[in-house]
Amino acid sequence: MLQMATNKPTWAFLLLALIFSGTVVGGAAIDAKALYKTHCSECHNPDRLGKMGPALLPQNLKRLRKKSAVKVITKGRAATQMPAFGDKLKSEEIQALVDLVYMPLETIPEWGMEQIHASHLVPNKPETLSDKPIFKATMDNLFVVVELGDHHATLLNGDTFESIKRFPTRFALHGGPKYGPNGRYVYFASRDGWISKFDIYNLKYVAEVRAGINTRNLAVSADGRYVIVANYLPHTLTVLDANDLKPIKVISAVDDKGQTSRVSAVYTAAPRESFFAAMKDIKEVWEISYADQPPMGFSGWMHDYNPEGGEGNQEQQFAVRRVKTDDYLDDFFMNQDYTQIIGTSRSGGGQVVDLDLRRAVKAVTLPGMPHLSSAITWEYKGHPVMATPNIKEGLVTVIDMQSWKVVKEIKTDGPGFFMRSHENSPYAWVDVFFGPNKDLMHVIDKRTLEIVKTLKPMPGKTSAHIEFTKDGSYALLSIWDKEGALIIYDAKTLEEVKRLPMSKPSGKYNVHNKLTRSSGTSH
Ligand code: DHE
Repeated sequence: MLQMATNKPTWAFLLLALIFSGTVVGGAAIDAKALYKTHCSECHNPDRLGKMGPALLPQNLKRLRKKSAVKVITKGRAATQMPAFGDKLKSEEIQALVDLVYMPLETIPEWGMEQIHASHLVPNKPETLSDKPIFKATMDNLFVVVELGDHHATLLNGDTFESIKRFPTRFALHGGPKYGPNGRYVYFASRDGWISKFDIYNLKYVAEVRAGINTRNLAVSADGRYVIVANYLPHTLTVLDANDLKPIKVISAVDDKGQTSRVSAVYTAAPRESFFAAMKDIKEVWEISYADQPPMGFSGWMHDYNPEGGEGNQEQQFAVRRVKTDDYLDDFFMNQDYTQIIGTSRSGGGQVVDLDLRRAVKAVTLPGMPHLSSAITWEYKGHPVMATPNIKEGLVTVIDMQSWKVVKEIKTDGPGFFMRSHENSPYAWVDVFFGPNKDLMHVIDKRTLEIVKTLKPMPGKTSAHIEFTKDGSYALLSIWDKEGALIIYDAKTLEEVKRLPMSKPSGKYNVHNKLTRSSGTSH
Protein backbone atom coordinates (compact mmCIF):
# COMPACT_ATOMS: atom_id res chain seq x y z
CA MET A 1 0.00 0.00 0.00
CA LEU A 2 1.21 3.46 -0.80
CA GLN A 3 1.38 5.81 2.09
CA MET A 4 -0.19 9.14 1.33
CA ALA A 5 0.51 12.59 2.66
CA THR A 6 -2.97 14.05 2.70
CA ASN A 7 -3.40 17.65 1.59
CA LYS A 8 -6.77 19.06 2.55
CA PRO A 9 -8.68 19.71 -0.71
CA THR A 10 -9.58 23.35 -1.14
CA TRP A 11 -13.01 24.51 -2.29
CA ALA A 12 -11.48 25.68 -5.59
CA PHE A 13 -9.99 22.25 -6.10
CA LEU A 14 -13.33 20.53 -5.42
CA LEU A 15 -15.09 22.86 -7.82
CA LEU A 16 -12.55 22.16 -10.57
CA ALA A 17 -12.72 18.42 -9.90
CA LEU A 18 -16.49 18.60 -10.28
CA ILE A 19 -16.21 20.49 -13.54
CA PHE A 20 -13.60 18.20 -15.07
CA SER A 21 -15.03 14.89 -13.93
CA GLY A 22 -18.34 15.75 -15.58
CA THR A 23 -17.70 18.06 -18.54
CA VAL A 24 -20.97 19.05 -20.20
CA VAL A 25 -20.81 19.04 -24.01
CA GLY A 26 -23.85 19.74 -26.14
CA GLY A 27 -26.18 18.85 -23.25
CA ALA A 28 -24.57 15.43 -22.59
CA ALA A 29 -22.22 15.14 -19.63
CA ILE A 30 -18.86 13.50 -20.29
CA ASP A 31 -17.73 11.44 -17.35
CA ALA A 32 -13.94 11.78 -17.66
CA LYS A 33 -13.31 9.56 -14.65
CA ALA A 34 -15.38 6.75 -16.19
CA LEU A 35 -13.56 7.17 -19.51
CA TYR A 36 -10.24 7.02 -17.68
CA LYS A 37 -11.32 3.86 -15.87
CA THR A 38 -12.34 2.17 -19.13
CA HIS A 39 -9.50 3.22 -21.40
CA CYS A 40 -6.49 4.27 -19.32
CA SER A 41 -6.48 2.71 -15.85
CA GLU A 42 -5.23 -0.73 -16.86
CA CYS A 43 -1.89 0.67 -18.07
CA HIS A 44 -1.57 3.93 -16.09
CA ASN A 45 -3.10 2.64 -12.82
CA PRO A 46 -6.56 3.61 -11.49
CA ASP A 47 -4.88 6.24 -9.27
CA ARG A 48 -2.77 7.64 -12.20
CA LEU A 49 0.49 6.69 -10.47
CA GLY A 50 1.74 4.59 -13.40
CA LYS A 51 1.91 0.85 -14.03
CA MET A 52 2.86 -0.46 -17.48
CA GLY A 53 2.47 3.13 -18.73
CA PRO A 54 3.90 6.23 -16.99
CA ALA A 55 2.27 8.18 -14.14
CA LEU A 56 -0.19 10.78 -15.43
CA LEU A 57 0.14 13.73 -13.09
CA PRO A 58 0.66 17.46 -13.80
CA GLN A 59 4.18 17.34 -12.31
CA ASN A 60 5.10 14.57 -14.80
CA LEU A 61 3.47 16.25 -17.80
CA LYS A 62 5.34 19.56 -17.62
CA ARG A 63 7.06 19.04 -20.98
CA LEU A 64 3.89 18.03 -22.77
CA ARG A 65 1.51 20.82 -23.75
CA LYS A 66 -2.19 20.03 -23.49
CA LYS A 67 -2.49 20.33 -27.27
CA SER A 68 0.20 17.68 -27.73
CA ALA A 69 -1.45 15.48 -25.10
CA VAL A 70 -4.63 15.56 -27.24
CA LYS A 71 -2.53 14.42 -30.20
CA VAL A 72 -0.91 11.60 -28.19
CA ILE A 73 -4.30 10.22 -27.10
CA THR A 74 -5.71 10.60 -30.62
CA LYS A 75 -2.77 9.16 -32.56
CA GLY A 76 -0.75 7.16 -30.00
CA ARG A 77 2.92 7.72 -29.18
CA ALA A 78 5.84 6.40 -31.22
CA ALA A 79 8.12 3.88 -29.48
CA THR A 80 5.81 3.38 -26.54
CA GLN A 81 2.91 1.04 -25.96
CA MET A 82 0.47 3.98 -26.03
CA PRO A 83 -2.16 3.12 -28.69
CA ALA A 84 -4.29 5.59 -30.71
CA PHE A 85 -7.79 6.31 -29.39
CA GLY A 86 -8.88 8.58 -32.25
CA ASP A 87 -11.23 5.93 -33.64
CA LYS A 88 -12.72 5.02 -30.24
CA LEU A 89 -13.25 8.39 -28.57
CA LYS A 90 -14.86 11.67 -29.67
CA SER A 91 -12.65 14.76 -29.61
CA GLU A 92 -14.60 16.18 -26.61
CA GLU A 93 -13.98 12.93 -24.74
CA ILE A 94 -10.26 13.11 -25.49
CA GLN A 95 -10.20 16.73 -24.32
CA ALA A 96 -11.99 15.73 -21.09
CA LEU A 97 -9.37 13.02 -20.48
CA VAL A 98 -6.56 15.52 -21.06
CA ASP A 99 -8.15 17.95 -18.58
CA LEU A 100 -8.47 15.14 -16.06
CA VAL A 101 -4.84 14.02 -16.22
CA TYR A 102 -3.59 17.61 -15.80
CA MET A 103 -5.59 17.92 -12.56
CA PRO A 104 -3.46 17.59 -9.42
CA LEU A 105 -4.20 14.56 -7.27
CA GLU A 106 -6.05 15.22 -4.06
CA THR A 107 -3.33 13.44 -2.12
CA ILE A 108 0.36 13.49 -2.98
CA PRO A 109 1.99 10.07 -2.70
CA GLU A 110 5.17 10.02 -0.67
CA TRP A 111 7.95 7.52 -1.24
CA GLY A 112 10.98 8.46 0.84
CA MET A 113 13.44 6.57 3.05
CA GLU A 114 10.75 5.57 5.55
CA GLN A 115 8.41 4.01 2.98
CA ILE A 116 11.29 2.34 1.11
CA HIS A 117 12.62 0.86 4.34
CA ALA A 118 9.18 -0.45 5.29
CA SER A 119 8.89 -2.29 1.96
CA HIS A 120 12.19 -4.19 2.39
CA LEU A 121 11.92 -8.00 2.13
CA VAL A 122 14.41 -10.84 2.66
CA PRO A 123 12.83 -13.94 1.07
CA ASN A 124 15.88 -16.18 1.75
CA LYS A 125 18.42 -15.55 4.50
CA PRO A 126 22.13 -15.55 3.45
CA GLU A 127 23.05 -18.30 6.00
CA THR A 128 20.69 -20.73 4.22
CA LEU A 129 22.50 -20.32 0.87
CA SER A 130 25.43 -22.12 -0.77
CA ASP A 131 28.58 -20.24 -1.88
CA LYS A 132 28.87 -22.50 -4.94
CA PRO A 133 26.43 -22.93 -7.83
CA ILE A 134 23.98 -25.77 -7.16
CA PHE A 135 24.04 -26.75 -10.86
CA LYS A 136 26.72 -27.29 -13.52
CA ALA A 137 27.16 -24.82 -16.40
CA THR A 138 29.63 -22.32 -17.84
CA MET A 139 28.64 -19.61 -15.41
CA ASP A 140 29.66 -16.65 -17.57
CA ASN A 141 27.79 -17.99 -20.58
CA LEU A 142 24.41 -18.00 -18.84
CA PHE A 143 21.55 -15.84 -20.09
CA VAL A 144 18.68 -14.33 -18.18
CA VAL A 145 15.68 -14.08 -20.51
CA VAL A 146 12.87 -11.75 -19.41
CA GLU A 147 9.46 -13.10 -20.41
CA LEU A 148 7.07 -10.13 -20.28
CA GLY A 149 4.08 -12.17 -21.46
CA ASP A 150 3.47 -13.75 -18.06
CA HIS A 151 6.02 -11.85 -15.93
CA HIS A 152 8.63 -14.59 -15.60
CA ALA A 153 12.35 -14.94 -16.28
CA THR A 154 14.26 -17.96 -17.56
CA LEU A 155 17.85 -18.73 -16.64
CA LEU A 156 19.24 -20.32 -19.79
CA ASN A 157 22.37 -22.40 -20.28
CA GLY A 158 24.28 -20.64 -23.10
CA ASP A 159 26.13 -23.84 -24.15
CA THR A 160 23.17 -26.22 -24.38
CA PHE A 161 20.31 -23.70 -24.74
CA GLU A 162 18.36 -25.54 -22.06
CA SER A 163 16.39 -23.82 -19.32
CA ILE A 164 17.99 -24.13 -15.88
CA LYS A 165 15.12 -22.44 -14.04
CA ARG A 166 12.00 -20.45 -14.92
CA PHE A 167 10.85 -18.19 -12.09
CA PRO A 168 8.22 -15.45 -11.54
CA THR A 169 9.24 -11.79 -11.57
CA ARG A 170 7.53 -8.62 -10.37
CA PHE A 171 4.95 -7.09 -12.72
CA ALA A 172 6.27 -5.44 -15.92
CA LEU A 173 10.05 -5.40 -15.69
CA HIS A 174 11.70 -2.67 -17.74
CA GLY A 175 15.30 -2.01 -18.78
CA GLY A 176 17.92 -4.72 -18.83
CA PRO A 177 18.48 -6.72 -15.64
CA LYS A 178 21.99 -5.97 -14.33
CA TYR A 179 24.61 -8.41 -13.01
CA GLY A 180 26.80 -7.92 -9.95
CA PRO A 181 30.59 -8.14 -10.62
CA ASN A 182 31.13 -11.94 -10.71
CA GLY A 183 27.75 -12.74 -12.18
CA ARG A 184 26.38 -14.52 -9.10
CA TYR A 185 23.58 -12.01 -8.56
CA VAL A 186 21.20 -10.41 -11.02
CA TYR A 187 19.07 -7.36 -10.21
CA PHE A 188 15.69 -6.61 -11.80
CA ALA A 189 13.62 -3.39 -11.83
CA SER A 190 9.86 -3.29 -12.40
CA ARG A 191 7.98 -0.29 -13.73
CA ASP A 192 6.16 -0.04 -10.37
CA GLY A 193 9.38 0.41 -8.46
CA TRP A 194 10.25 -3.07 -7.16
CA ILE A 195 13.93 -4.00 -7.21
CA SER A 196 14.64 -7.73 -6.83
CA LYS A 197 17.98 -9.44 -6.24
CA PHE A 198 18.19 -13.04 -7.51
CA ASP A 199 20.98 -15.42 -6.48
CA ILE A 200 21.90 -17.40 -9.61
CA TYR A 201 24.06 -19.88 -7.63
CA ASN A 202 21.09 -20.86 -5.46
CA LEU A 203 18.28 -20.05 -7.94
CA LYS A 204 16.46 -17.97 -5.32
CA TYR A 205 15.50 -14.37 -4.62
CA VAL A 206 17.50 -13.00 -1.72
CA ALA A 207 16.21 -9.43 -1.29
CA GLU A 208 13.53 -7.07 -2.57
CA VAL A 209 12.61 -3.46 -1.96
CA ARG A 210 10.27 -0.91 -3.51
CA ALA A 211 12.58 1.96 -4.47
CA GLY A 212 10.02 4.18 -6.20
CA ILE A 213 6.40 4.33 -7.29
CA ASN A 214 7.00 4.64 -11.04
CA THR A 215 10.48 3.47 -11.95
CA ARG A 216 12.58 3.42 -15.15
CA ASN A 217 15.67 1.26 -14.61
CA LEU A 218 18.56 0.44 -12.32
CA ALA A 219 22.36 0.33 -12.47
CA VAL A 220 24.88 -1.59 -10.35
CA SER A 221 28.23 -0.02 -9.42
CA ALA A 222 31.22 -1.79 -11.00
CA ASP A 223 32.57 -2.63 -7.53
CA GLY A 224 29.26 -4.36 -6.76
CA ARG A 225 28.58 -2.27 -3.65
CA TYR A 226 25.63 -0.18 -4.76
CA VAL A 227 22.45 -0.29 -6.79
CA ILE A 228 20.94 2.98 -8.00
CA VAL A 229 17.39 3.37 -9.26
CA ALA A 230 15.95 6.03 -11.62
CA ASN A 231 12.38 7.08 -10.80
CA TYR A 232 9.68 8.99 -12.66
CA LEU A 233 7.70 9.20 -9.42
CA PRO A 234 8.80 10.58 -7.07
CA HIS A 235 11.41 12.72 -8.82
CA THR A 236 14.32 10.90 -7.22
CA LEU A 237 17.22 8.50 -7.55
CA THR A 238 17.34 5.84 -4.83
CA VAL A 239 20.69 4.38 -3.78
CA LEU A 240 20.55 0.88 -2.25
CA ASP A 241 23.12 -1.34 -0.59
CA ALA A 242 23.68 -4.02 -3.27
CA ASN A 243 24.24 -6.62 -0.58
CA ASP A 244 20.78 -6.60 1.01
CA LEU A 245 18.98 -3.84 -0.97
CA LYS A 246 18.50 -1.69 2.12
CA PRO A 247 18.11 2.00 1.15
CA ILE A 248 21.15 4.21 1.72
CA LYS A 249 20.14 7.53 0.22
CA VAL A 250 17.32 9.18 -1.69
CA ILE A 251 18.62 11.90 -4.01
CA SER A 252 16.14 14.57 -5.13
CA ALA A 253 16.29 15.28 -8.85
CA VAL A 254 16.17 19.04 -8.74
CA ASP A 255 18.03 21.88 -10.46
CA ASP A 256 19.54 24.97 -8.88
CA LYS A 257 16.26 26.86 -9.33
CA GLY A 258 14.25 24.24 -7.47
CA GLN A 259 12.69 22.72 -10.60
CA THR A 260 12.26 18.97 -10.07
CA SER A 261 12.61 16.34 -12.80
CA ARG A 262 11.68 12.80 -13.67
CA VAL A 263 14.81 10.68 -14.04
CA SER A 264 14.76 8.94 -17.44
CA ALA A 265 17.52 6.41 -16.85
CA VAL A 266 20.69 5.73 -14.92
CA TYR A 267 23.86 3.94 -16.10
CA THR A 268 27.19 2.86 -14.61
CA ALA A 269 30.42 4.44 -15.89
CA ALA A 270 32.90 1.91 -14.47
CA PRO A 271 36.19 3.73 -15.31
CA ARG A 272 34.91 6.88 -13.58
CA GLU A 273 33.51 5.12 -10.48
CA SER A 274 30.29 6.95 -11.11
CA PHE A 275 26.72 6.68 -12.34
CA PHE A 276 25.17 8.84 -15.05
CA ALA A 277 21.55 9.93 -14.80
CA ALA A 278 19.50 11.31 -17.68
CA MET A 279 17.05 13.98 -16.57
CA LYS A 280 13.73 14.27 -18.36
CA ASP A 281 12.54 17.72 -17.29
CA ILE A 282 15.73 19.73 -16.79
CA LYS A 283 18.53 20.36 -19.29
CA GLU A 284 21.16 18.50 -17.30
CA VAL A 285 22.94 15.17 -17.11
CA TRP A 286 24.10 14.14 -13.65
CA GLU A 287 27.26 12.29 -12.75
CA ILE A 288 26.92 10.69 -9.30
CA SER A 289 30.15 9.49 -7.73
CA TYR A 290 30.14 6.21 -5.85
CA ALA A 291 33.84 6.53 -4.94
CA ASP A 292 34.57 6.79 -1.21
CA GLN A 293 36.26 10.13 -1.92
CA PRO A 294 34.49 11.87 -4.83
CA PRO A 295 36.89 13.76 -7.11
CA MET A 296 36.96 17.57 -7.31
CA GLY A 297 33.92 19.21 -8.80
CA PHE A 298 31.40 16.94 -7.12
CA SER A 299 29.02 17.65 -4.27
CA GLY A 300 27.99 21.18 -5.32
CA TRP A 301 24.38 20.34 -5.76
CA MET A 302 23.40 20.22 -2.12
CA HIS A 303 24.85 23.71 -1.69
CA ASP A 304 23.03 25.00 -4.79
CA TYR A 305 19.66 23.82 -3.65
CA ASN A 306 18.79 22.34 -0.34
CA PRO A 307 15.16 21.22 -0.22
CA GLU A 308 15.30 21.13 3.59
CA GLY A 309 16.34 24.81 3.73
CA GLY A 310 19.16 25.37 6.23
CA GLU A 311 22.85 25.53 5.54
CA GLY A 312 23.24 22.83 2.93
CA ASN A 313 24.09 19.21 3.39
CA GLN A 314 27.82 18.53 3.52
CA GLU A 315 27.37 14.80 2.95
CA GLN A 316 29.92 13.65 0.38
CA GLN A 317 28.69 10.14 -0.36
CA PHE A 318 27.01 9.95 -3.78
CA ALA A 319 27.86 13.56 -4.46
CA VAL A 320 26.57 14.94 -7.75
CA ARG A 321 28.25 16.83 -10.58
CA ARG A 322 25.88 18.48 -13.01
CA VAL A 323 26.59 18.71 -16.70
CA LYS A 324 24.42 21.39 -18.31
CA THR A 325 23.17 20.53 -21.79
CA ASP A 326 21.81 22.68 -24.64
CA ASP A 327 18.55 20.73 -24.82
CA TYR A 328 16.73 17.95 -23.00
CA LEU A 329 18.37 14.57 -23.49
CA ASP A 330 15.61 12.01 -23.78
CA ASP A 331 17.88 9.26 -24.96
CA PHE A 332 21.64 8.99 -24.94
CA PHE A 333 24.62 6.80 -25.67
CA MET A 334 27.97 6.85 -23.86
CA ASN A 335 31.18 6.10 -25.74
CA GLN A 336 33.22 3.06 -24.71
CA ASP A 337 35.65 5.05 -22.51
CA TYR A 338 32.88 7.15 -20.92
CA THR A 339 34.31 10.53 -21.84
CA GLN A 340 31.50 11.67 -24.13
CA ILE A 341 27.83 11.12 -24.61
CA ILE A 342 25.71 11.69 -27.66
CA GLY A 343 22.13 12.50 -26.83
CA THR A 344 18.92 13.55 -28.53
CA SER A 345 15.70 15.19 -27.45
CA ARG A 346 12.43 13.76 -28.67
CA SER A 347 12.15 16.73 -31.03
CA GLY A 348 15.29 15.55 -32.88
CA GLY A 349 18.09 17.90 -31.77
CA GLY A 350 21.29 15.94 -31.13
CA GLN A 351 24.36 17.01 -29.17
CA VAL A 352 27.70 15.56 -28.18
CA VAL A 353 28.50 16.37 -24.57
CA ASP A 354 32.04 16.15 -23.22
CA LEU A 355 31.82 14.87 -19.67
CA ASP A 356 35.10 16.40 -18.51
CA LEU A 357 34.60 19.78 -20.14
CA ARG A 358 31.03 19.52 -18.83
CA ARG A 359 29.40 21.07 -21.88
CA ALA A 360 28.06 20.30 -25.35
CA VAL A 361 30.88 20.29 -27.90
CA LYS A 362 28.97 19.54 -31.10
CA ALA A 363 25.44 19.74 -32.45
CA VAL A 364 24.37 16.76 -34.57
CA THR A 365 21.25 16.54 -36.69
CA LEU A 366 19.67 13.13 -36.32
CA PRO A 367 16.22 12.97 -37.89
CA GLY A 368 14.19 9.78 -37.60
CA MET A 369 14.38 9.62 -33.78
CA PRO A 370 17.39 7.41 -33.10
CA HIS A 371 17.08 4.87 -30.30
CA LEU A 372 20.47 5.66 -28.82
CA SER A 373 20.18 3.49 -25.73
CA SER A 374 20.42 0.49 -28.04
CA ALA A 375 23.29 1.79 -30.21
CA ILE A 376 26.42 -0.32 -30.69
CA THR A 377 29.99 0.40 -31.80
CA TRP A 378 32.72 -1.20 -33.93
CA GLU A 379 35.78 -0.30 -36.01
CA TYR A 380 35.00 0.61 -39.62
CA LYS A 381 37.91 1.44 -41.96
CA GLY A 382 40.10 2.27 -38.98
CA HIS A 383 37.54 4.54 -37.32
CA PRO A 384 35.29 3.87 -34.35
CA VAL A 385 31.69 4.09 -35.52
CA MET A 386 28.39 3.78 -33.73
CA ALA A 387 25.17 2.56 -35.30
CA THR A 388 21.66 3.19 -34.10
CA PRO A 389 18.22 2.12 -35.26
CA ASN A 390 15.56 4.83 -35.65
CA ILE A 391 12.11 4.71 -34.17
CA LYS A 392 10.33 6.88 -36.73
CA GLU A 393 12.15 5.92 -39.93
CA GLY A 394 13.34 2.71 -41.56
CA LEU A 395 17.01 3.59 -41.22
CA VAL A 396 20.10 2.52 -39.39
CA THR A 397 22.35 5.56 -38.91
CA VAL A 398 26.11 4.89 -38.81
CA ILE A 399 28.11 7.74 -37.26
CA ASP A 400 31.88 8.31 -37.13
CA MET A 401 32.66 8.78 -33.44
CA GLN A 402 35.66 11.06 -34.06
CA SER A 403 34.09 13.58 -36.42
CA TRP A 404 30.49 12.79 -35.32
CA LYS A 405 29.51 12.86 -39.01
CA VAL A 406 27.02 10.43 -40.49
CA VAL A 407 28.93 7.78 -42.48
CA LYS A 408 25.89 6.05 -43.92
CA GLU A 409 22.15 5.72 -43.54
CA ILE A 410 21.25 2.08 -44.22
CA LYS A 411 17.68 1.76 -45.47
CA THR A 412 15.65 -0.92 -43.68
CA ASP A 413 12.12 -2.30 -44.13
CA GLY A 414 10.76 -0.20 -41.24
CA PRO A 415 11.67 1.58 -37.98
CA GLY A 416 13.70 -0.50 -35.53
CA PHE A 417 14.15 -0.68 -31.74
CA PHE A 418 17.09 -2.93 -30.89
CA MET A 419 20.47 -3.52 -32.56
CA ARG A 420 23.21 -5.96 -31.56
CA SER A 421 26.56 -7.43 -32.56
CA HIS A 422 29.62 -9.08 -30.98
CA GLU A 423 33.38 -8.51 -31.24
CA ASN A 424 33.77 -11.94 -32.92
CA SER A 425 31.00 -11.46 -35.47
CA PRO A 426 31.18 -9.55 -38.76
CA TYR A 427 27.43 -8.98 -38.57
CA ALA A 428 25.13 -6.52 -36.80
CA TRP A 429 21.48 -7.52 -36.38
CA VAL A 430 18.67 -4.97 -36.36
CA ASP A 431 14.95 -5.54 -35.94
CA VAL A 432 12.06 -3.94 -37.83
CA PHE A 433 9.99 -3.41 -34.71
CA PHE A 434 7.25 -1.15 -36.03
CA GLY A 435 4.86 -1.37 -38.97
CA PRO A 436 3.79 -4.07 -41.41
CA ASN A 437 7.26 -5.66 -41.60
CA LYS A 438 7.63 -6.17 -37.84
CA ASP A 439 8.29 -9.88 -38.42
CA LEU A 440 11.60 -9.17 -40.22
CA MET A 441 15.15 -9.09 -38.89
CA HIS A 442 17.99 -7.61 -40.97
CA VAL A 443 21.59 -8.77 -40.81
CA ILE A 444 24.11 -6.06 -41.77
CA ASP A 445 27.73 -6.74 -42.73
CA LYS A 446 29.79 -4.40 -40.52
CA ARG A 447 32.58 -4.31 -43.15
CA THR A 448 30.44 -3.11 -46.07
CA LEU A 449 27.48 -1.51 -44.22
CA GLU A 450 25.13 -3.48 -46.50
CA ILE A 451 22.19 -5.70 -45.50
CA VAL A 452 23.30 -9.22 -46.40
CA LYS A 453 20.29 -11.21 -45.22
CA THR A 454 16.72 -10.58 -44.03
CA LEU A 455 15.12 -13.24 -41.85
CA LYS A 456 11.40 -13.83 -41.26
CA PRO A 457 11.45 -16.28 -38.35
CA MET A 458 7.70 -16.40 -37.56
CA PRO A 459 5.52 -14.68 -40.19
CA GLY A 460 3.12 -12.11 -38.69
CA LYS A 461 4.83 -11.99 -35.26
CA THR A 462 7.28 -9.30 -34.14
CA SER A 463 10.87 -10.46 -34.14
CA ALA A 464 13.16 -8.36 -31.97
CA HIS A 465 16.16 -8.03 -29.70
CA ILE A 466 19.27 -10.12 -30.33
CA GLU A 467 21.96 -11.15 -27.88
CA PHE A 468 25.04 -13.23 -28.66
CA THR A 469 26.62 -16.06 -26.70
CA LYS A 470 29.88 -15.34 -24.86
CA ASP A 471 32.10 -16.25 -27.85
CA GLY A 472 29.78 -14.76 -30.45
CA SER A 473 29.03 -18.11 -32.15
CA TYR A 474 25.26 -17.95 -31.71
CA ALA A 475 22.68 -15.18 -31.86
CA LEU A 476 19.46 -15.46 -29.80
CA LEU A 477 16.36 -13.76 -31.21
CA SER A 478 12.98 -13.06 -29.55
CA ILE A 479 9.51 -13.56 -30.97
CA TRP A 480 7.52 -10.91 -29.10
CA ASP A 481 4.26 -12.72 -28.62
CA LYS A 482 2.50 -14.48 -25.75
CA GLU A 483 2.82 -17.58 -27.91
CA GLY A 484 6.35 -16.52 -28.75
CA ALA A 485 9.75 -18.16 -28.85
CA LEU A 486 13.45 -17.76 -28.40
CA ILE A 487 15.18 -18.70 -31.65
CA ILE A 488 18.86 -19.55 -31.75
CA TYR A 489 20.86 -18.90 -34.93
CA ASP A 490 24.34 -19.95 -35.93
CA ALA A 491 25.95 -16.50 -36.07
CA LYS A 492 28.18 -17.45 -39.04
CA THR A 493 25.86 -19.37 -41.33
CA LEU A 494 22.76 -17.42 -40.16
CA GLU A 495 20.85 -20.77 -40.07
CA GLU A 496 18.35 -21.59 -37.30
CA VAL A 497 19.66 -24.07 -34.71
CA LYS A 498 16.93 -24.32 -32.07
CA ARG A 499 13.53 -22.88 -31.13
CA LEU A 500 12.28 -22.67 -27.51
CA PRO A 501 8.65 -21.66 -26.85
CA MET A 502 8.48 -18.61 -24.53
CA SER A 503 5.95 -16.01 -23.41
CA LYS A 504 6.92 -12.70 -25.04
CA PRO A 505 10.66 -12.91 -24.33
CA SER A 506 11.38 -9.16 -24.36
CA GLY A 507 15.16 -9.22 -23.82
CA LYS A 508 18.01 -11.60 -23.01
CA TYR A 509 21.24 -10.81 -21.25
CA ASN A 510 24.49 -12.79 -21.45
CA VAL A 511 26.63 -12.66 -18.28
CA HIS A 512 30.01 -12.37 -20.05
CA ASN A 513 28.92 -9.81 -22.64
CA LYS A 514 27.37 -7.58 -19.99
CA LEU A 515 30.21 -7.85 -17.48
CA THR A 516 32.90 -7.18 -20.10
CA ARG A 517 30.86 -4.31 -21.54
CA SER A 518 30.98 -5.82 -25.03
CA SER A 519 30.84 -3.12 -27.70
CA GLY A 520 28.08 -5.07 -29.43
CA THR A 521 25.51 -4.89 -26.63
CA SER A 522 23.80 -2.50 -24.20
CA HIS A 523 25.44 -1.77 -20.84
FE1 DHE B 1 12.57 0.57 -23.04
C1 DHE B 1 15.73 -0.49 -22.14
C2 DHE B 1 13.47 3.77 -22.31
C3 DHE B 1 9.52 1.67 -24.09
C4 DHE B 1 11.66 -2.62 -23.74
N1 DHE B 1 14.29 1.46 -22.39
C5 DHE B 1 15.46 0.84 -22.05
C6 DHE B 1 16.39 1.81 -21.56
C7 DHE B 1 15.76 3.02 -21.61
C8 DHE B 1 14.43 2.79 -22.13
C9 DHE B 1 16.32 4.37 -21.22
C10 DHE B 1 17.82 1.53 -21.10
C11 DHE B 1 17.79 1.24 -19.63
C12 DHE B 1 18.43 -0.06 -19.19
O1 DHE B 1 18.42 -1.05 -19.91
O2 DHE B 1 18.91 -0.11 -18.05
N2 DHE B 1 11.66 2.39 -23.22
C13 DHE B 1 12.23 3.57 -22.87
C14 DHE B 1 11.31 4.65 -23.15
O3 DHE B 1 11.50 5.87 -22.90
C15 DHE B 1 10.15 4.09 -23.84
C16 DHE B 1 10.21 4.56 -25.30
C17 DHE B 1 8.81 4.57 -23.28
C18 DHE B 1 8.38 3.88 -22.02
O4 DHE B 1 7.25 3.41 -22.00
O5 DHE B 1 9.16 3.78 -21.08
C19 DHE B 1 10.42 2.61 -23.71
N3 DHE B 1 10.89 -0.32 -23.79
C20 DHE B 1 9.76 0.30 -24.12
C21 DHE B 1 8.74 -0.61 -24.56
O6 DHE B 1 7.56 -0.34 -24.91
C22 DHE B 1 9.37 -1.94 -24.60
C23 DHE B 1 9.51 -2.31 -26.06
C24 DHE B 1 8.55 -3.00 -23.86
C25 DHE B 1 8.58 -2.87 -22.37
O7 DHE B 1 9.38 -3.60 -21.77
O8 DHE B 1 7.88 -2.04 -21.83
C26 DHE B 1 10.74 -1.64 -24.00
N4 DHE B 1 13.52 -1.21 -22.98
C27 DHE B 1 12.96 -2.41 -23.30
C28 DHE B 1 13.95 -3.46 -23.13
C29 DHE B 1 15.13 -2.85 -22.68
C30 DHE B 1 14.82 -1.44 -22.58
C31 DHE B 1 13.73 -4.95 -23.42
C32 DHE B 1 16.48 -3.50 -22.37
C33 DHE B 1 17.25 -3.60 -23.65
C34 DHE B 1 18.63 -4.18 -23.48
O9 DHE B 1 18.95 -5.10 -24.22
O10 DHE B 1 19.42 -3.71 -22.66
